[in-house]
Amino acid sequence: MLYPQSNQCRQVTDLSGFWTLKPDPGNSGLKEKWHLGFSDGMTVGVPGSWNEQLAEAGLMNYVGKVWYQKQFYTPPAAAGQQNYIRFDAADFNARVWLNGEYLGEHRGGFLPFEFNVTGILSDDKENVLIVCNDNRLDHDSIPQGLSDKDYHEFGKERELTYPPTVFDFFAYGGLSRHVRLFSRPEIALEQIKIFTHIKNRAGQVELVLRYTGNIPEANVRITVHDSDHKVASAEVGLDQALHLSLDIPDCIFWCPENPHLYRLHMALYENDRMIDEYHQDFGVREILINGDQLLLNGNPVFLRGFGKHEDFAVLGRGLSYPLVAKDFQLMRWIGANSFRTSHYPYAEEVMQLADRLGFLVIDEVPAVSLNFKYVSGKTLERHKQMLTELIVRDQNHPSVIAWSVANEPGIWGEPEAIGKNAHNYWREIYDHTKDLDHTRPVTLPACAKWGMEDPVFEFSDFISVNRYWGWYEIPGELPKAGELLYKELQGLYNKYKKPVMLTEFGADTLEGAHATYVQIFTEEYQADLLKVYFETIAALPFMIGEHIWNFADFRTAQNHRRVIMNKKGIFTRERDPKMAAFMVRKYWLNK
Ligand code: BDP
Repeated sequence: MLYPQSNQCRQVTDLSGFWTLKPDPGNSGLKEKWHLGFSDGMTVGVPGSWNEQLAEAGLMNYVGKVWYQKQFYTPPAAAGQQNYIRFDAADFNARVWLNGEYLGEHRGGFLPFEFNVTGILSDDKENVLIVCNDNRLDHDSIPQGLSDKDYHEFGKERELTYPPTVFDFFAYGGLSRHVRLFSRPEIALEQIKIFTHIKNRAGQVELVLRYTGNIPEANVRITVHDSDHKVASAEVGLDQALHLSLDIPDCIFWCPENPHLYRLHMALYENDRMIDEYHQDFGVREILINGDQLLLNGNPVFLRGFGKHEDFAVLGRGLSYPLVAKDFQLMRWIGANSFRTSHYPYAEEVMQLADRLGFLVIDEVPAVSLNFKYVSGKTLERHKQMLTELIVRDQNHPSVIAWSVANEPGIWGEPEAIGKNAHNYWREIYDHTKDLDHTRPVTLPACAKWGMEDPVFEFSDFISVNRYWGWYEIPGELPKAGELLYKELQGLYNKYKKPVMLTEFGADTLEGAHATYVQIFTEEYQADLLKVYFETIAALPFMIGEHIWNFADFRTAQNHRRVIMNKKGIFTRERDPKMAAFMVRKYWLNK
């Protein structure tokens, strides 16, 4: 699935704006034919999560179905064009109708899906688009959920959070990203896969293109541009799946210090008439694990940055361009070179900016806090499906340097998390990821609940651990926290002989709280804890990265461990720096 693009052969119309929303707690929408359109409802902004926007209408903590409606006119598409509607994300499930016709369903949030609406979309009448959106999760979904039917099985877990979730972020619902109409020709480019290699210091681009349909006399003209000049080209006959490789002489390799992008332009011709075109920016770079090191273009790289969240006041998880730009500014200001899309795929626009600004991204699928007591064949299928959708979406971003296939499975301490089944589960997930992309390392941030024996370490190309010594365990005892961390990291390395990264560490911190003595929740304590972790990591040569938890404070489900937000941000939710931010900046900029 390609990111929508306007050019001579393709047109995009954005449906962002005010939509109408109607909650359906009684599940009566279908019976009452809301899919044909409705005249009552509330105004809601798209993109955006519904929760904070409609809090006063009782939707802040609502978990269930809502119906979205958008009415719009559209100009006629050019002759022979196919029309599509694309949702960049619907959290977490959606069923869609256009002008009364059912288009289909998508399960799982955070990832795009599209429907062909040719013949359904009208260019002379107002169109009525209806989405039945549902933010409920259950045992078989990714992430897992705690729905009513699970109540007895999850028992206490379900009683500890409101709305009930198994993870520590807010389960926002809604159309959090763009909804767009686009048109493309009938014979069209459908998928582009770009792998880049470095051979004898030259750039090599391996291209796999897939088309819809086939015309024997058609051909594809491929050119690679570096700003305004052509650096490589090819003209080949059309096959439905096209493999070819191009060399880029005097290649400039993509890296954080110089995130150089080339532009690949593909044009499909029938005789001398262009019938489709598309361009894709890409960077030439190679990422490799070699011994204890993570190598980017053959040079060791150390990852400094954050675990983040897509979270902001009123927007919820909704995409905001100014917020995305601001976050990258702050990451640059503080000296970060990387981040993890904890705990789900971020908006495609975030990934595009990471490419342009030279950030290294660990790209995560939303398999957070998997409880193996409830993992089934269905879970595995969903998990694989989401990995496929993520990799197809993000594989061409030079910024993506690793796939994170889950976060903290087995956090519930269930013995099933380390049994034979869990072992097989991770083998399948690992192999599936490698089948889809053999060029990037695979990792899996673990919470070390099972110490060194956690099966996930075997199926990680580099080991990722989330540790909270000095916070959840032995709060206040920072010297001891440093010693335990050192021992643990060294132990992991001794056993697995793989490079290690600390993907989470931090402390909840109330901005404005201070003390001259050791006191958790103060700004001093956060800065001191991060410093102890930095120093410990610096003393261990096999460490390849440190990601602070978290970049900014974020909303989470209500429970007694949180005062409204998870406060581990070194920036507040409004993006103001806490004291630790200045310490971190000084430390990272001097590296
Ligand atoms: C880790 C989780 C993360 C939480 C964090 C915390 O990976 O989602 O937000 O702990 O407790 O276990 O702050």
